[in-house]
Amino acid sequence: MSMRKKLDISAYLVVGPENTKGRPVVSIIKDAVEAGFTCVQIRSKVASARELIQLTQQASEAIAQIGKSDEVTLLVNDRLDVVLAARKQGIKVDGIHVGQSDIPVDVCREYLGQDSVIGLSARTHEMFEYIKTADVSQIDYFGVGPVHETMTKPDCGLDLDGKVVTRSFDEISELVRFSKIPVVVGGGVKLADIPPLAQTGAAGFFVVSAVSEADNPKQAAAELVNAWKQYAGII
Ligand code: 3NM
Repeated sequence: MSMRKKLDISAYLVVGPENTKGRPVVSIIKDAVEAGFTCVQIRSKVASARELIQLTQQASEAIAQIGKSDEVTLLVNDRLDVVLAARKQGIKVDGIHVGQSDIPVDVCREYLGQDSVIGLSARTHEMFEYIKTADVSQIDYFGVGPVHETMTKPDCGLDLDGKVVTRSFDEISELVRFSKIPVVVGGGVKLADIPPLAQTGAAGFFVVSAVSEADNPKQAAAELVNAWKQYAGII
């Protein structure tokens, strides 16, 4: 694990231009951070490297303007090149979130250094085994899911036989017990899922659409944060 001072993944926004109903990504990020979200991951499968660097810069500046650079963790999904290029330009970005098929975490660690945050999504078909046995020395947290099928990422939870596998709250509790590092849970998460999810022992929840596609993203974000605060720790 990294030597970074503190990582709060309790309320974790994943966001990119394909999921904001046409609104600027940075305005969704501002709303979420002002409402108390503690982690932001920029994730886009359509944006170019230049666009991703620009989004990272806008996000970083917005978080700084709100005065939360020391509390809120800013990550980029999958794109080590984008994180490195952003840092080269003086943009404060805390690290990367990758999947098991992306760039290996030890390579990310080598390039990003000990103080960076590196998150990893565990693959569906080997999630339990992997979380139990993985070398977590280079990983700060696991992402697991989905809780429900989701239009945001229709292929998430796809097992080797092509079926979508969702995780019950009992399974999530088990994964959390197996894991040596914090676990953040998402995929189809809505406000009603927060109370049972908070009681699994997970370190946090992640959402895309529950905030970035809401009519009022700031209000939706505040409701999620408040629900988590109310129920987390009651196991
Ligand atoms: N990863 P929404 S589900 C980015 O299960 C992502 O690994 C998932 O979007 C996983 O909150 C997902 O709109 C998208 O359902 C979640």
